[in-house]
This record gives sequence, structure tokens and C-alpha cells, in this order.
Amino acid sequence: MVTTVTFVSTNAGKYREVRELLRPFGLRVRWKRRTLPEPQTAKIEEVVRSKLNAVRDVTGWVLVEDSGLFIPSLNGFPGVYSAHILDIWGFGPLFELLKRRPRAASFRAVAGLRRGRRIWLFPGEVRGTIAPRAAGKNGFGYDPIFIPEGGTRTFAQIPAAEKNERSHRSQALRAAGQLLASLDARDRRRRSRRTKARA
Ligand code: ITT
Repeated sequence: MVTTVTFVSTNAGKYREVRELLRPFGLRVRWKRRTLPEPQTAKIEEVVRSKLNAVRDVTGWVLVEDSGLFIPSLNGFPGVYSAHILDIWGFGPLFELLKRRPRAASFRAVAGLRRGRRIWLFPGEVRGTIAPRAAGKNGFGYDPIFIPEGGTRTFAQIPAAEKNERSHRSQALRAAGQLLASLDARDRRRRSRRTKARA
């Protein structure tokens, strides 16, 4: 029996990546599209805890994720407000703000797992710089303006599989996948011991 994880999010780009990242662990991802409340806080972990709190009604393994683009020369902006800022601004004002400031940036993600009352958090981060102009068609969100460290192309210019090798999301989701796979294996062993004991 394949273990199913319910991923609660409104973001189709995240879902596509999460599904691919959990595939090697033999996990099936079901997408539940729901807007979750996000508290006014600069701490991504707090947002994830709040999202996990809001999915208590979902049965089985539940996964949420919060992420954002953090630019140190802008005091971490847009950070946890990344989705909203992109919606209302696009990339233009960010380029304007970065004209005379260092362009170092990082994507951060925290994945949150819930099963009943237990929760687990898994962080991930990838460093890079903001490109001089948007380039590429792959991915979503800020991918066209983010060049990962050691590279020359934006996340939107490289294939999804290459982004998934090193992204903030892949670090967080691989750790979540490992935990899920190990707990799943433990449950199977327990079930099979119980069945043998009954026989
Ligand atoms: P849910 O809360 O419903 O999951 P959301 O898009 O609102 O979806 P967040 O609040 O976590 O998610 O905002 C994250 C935003 O950060 C996302 O919408 C993108 O704009 C940006 N972002 C995060 N990871 C990214 C990535 O891998 N590539 C490009 N942009 C990313």
C-alpha cells in the first residue's frame, strides 16, 4: 500500500515540485487547494505552525509549506510577504530598490508535517543573487530573477529537475520524505509482527 500525503496549498508550482520531490520515497501526494491563514510575523516557522494548526481537520499525513525570497540588503524583504508583494508589484520595484544595494538573496522554505497531534518542521535554504533582469520560462514566482550560487542562469532558465537538486524546497522536502519513509517502514514492520503473532 502506497502512503498518501495531503499537501495543502493554493500554489500549483509548489505542488508540482513537492510531488516530484516525494516520488523517490514511494509517497503519493494528494493536492488539497485551500487558503490557510498566515499570521503577521516575519518568522517563516511561525507561519508554518499556524498553517499546521489550520489543517487539524485533515486526516492522515498532512503537509504544508511556507517559503519566500529573503534579500539581506532589504532587511529580509519580501520574505514571508513574497507571494503578496509579487502579486501587487511584479519584479519592477524590486529591481529599482536593488539598483544601489547588494543583490545577494536566498530562498528559504520550511515544510511542516502533521499526523494527528504530532508535528514536524523541516527547513531548507539556497543562496544566490538577484539577476539584472528577468530571464527564463520555467518554474514559478521569483524563479526568473534568482540565480543560485555557483550558477549563471536563473532558476527559470534551468530544467525543473536541476532546480530540484539544490533548491530550498528540495532540502526541506527530502528531510520530510526521509522521516515519512522511515516511520512508514516502522509501521509496516509492526503490522507484520502483529499479523504473525495472531497466526
Ligand atoms: P500557499 O501559502 O497556499 O502554500 P503561497 O504561494 O501563498 O501558497 P507562500 O505564502 O509560502 O505560498 O509564499 C511563497 C512565495 O514565495 C511564492 O508564492 C513565490 O512567490 C515565492 N517562492 C517561494 N519558493 C519559490 C520558488 O521555489 N521559486 C520561486 N518563487 C518562490
